[in-house]
Amino acid sequence: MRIRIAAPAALAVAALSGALLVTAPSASAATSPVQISKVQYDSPGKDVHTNKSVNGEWVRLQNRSKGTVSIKGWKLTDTKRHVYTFGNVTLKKNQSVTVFTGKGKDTSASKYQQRGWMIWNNTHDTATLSDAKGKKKDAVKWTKPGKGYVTS
Ligand SMILES: [Ca+2]
Repeated sequence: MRIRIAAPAALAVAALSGALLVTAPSASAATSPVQISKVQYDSPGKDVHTNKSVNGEWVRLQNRSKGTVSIKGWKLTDTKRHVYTFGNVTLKKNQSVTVFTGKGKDTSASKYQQRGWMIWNNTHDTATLSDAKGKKKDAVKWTKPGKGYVTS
C-alpha cells in the first residue's frame, strides 16, 4: 500500500524536476551502438605457428543500434596494448564484423590484423573497444580458459 501511494508522488516530483528527468535515461545513453558480441580467445587445437591457427582467434563486433554506424578509426586492444584500428568500416543494423588475428584479405565481414602470432591470452585478458577519440565503448573480459570463447 505504501508503494502504491509513493509511486504517483515520485512521478509528480520527476515531472517537476528537470534534473530527475535528465538522469533517468542516461543509463541507456551510455550503451555503445556497436558492441563486442563474441571473442574466440583460444584458437581451436594446439596453438601453432600456422596462419590457420592464428586466425582461430578472433573478435566479433555487432551493431546493436537501430541505425547505421561508422566505426572508422575505432580501436580494438588487449591488455598488452596490441592495437587494431578499423579502416573505413560501416555497420548496418544487426551487421557484424569479425577481426581475425592472423593474415588475410579484408572483406566487409572479415578483417585481419595481419599478425604472425596470437595476441589474445588463453587464460585471462580483456578485449576493449574504443572510438576514434579514444573513448571506451565496450569491453569483454575473461579470467579462465573455459570453452575458449566468451559471448556478450
Ligand atoms: Ca589465444
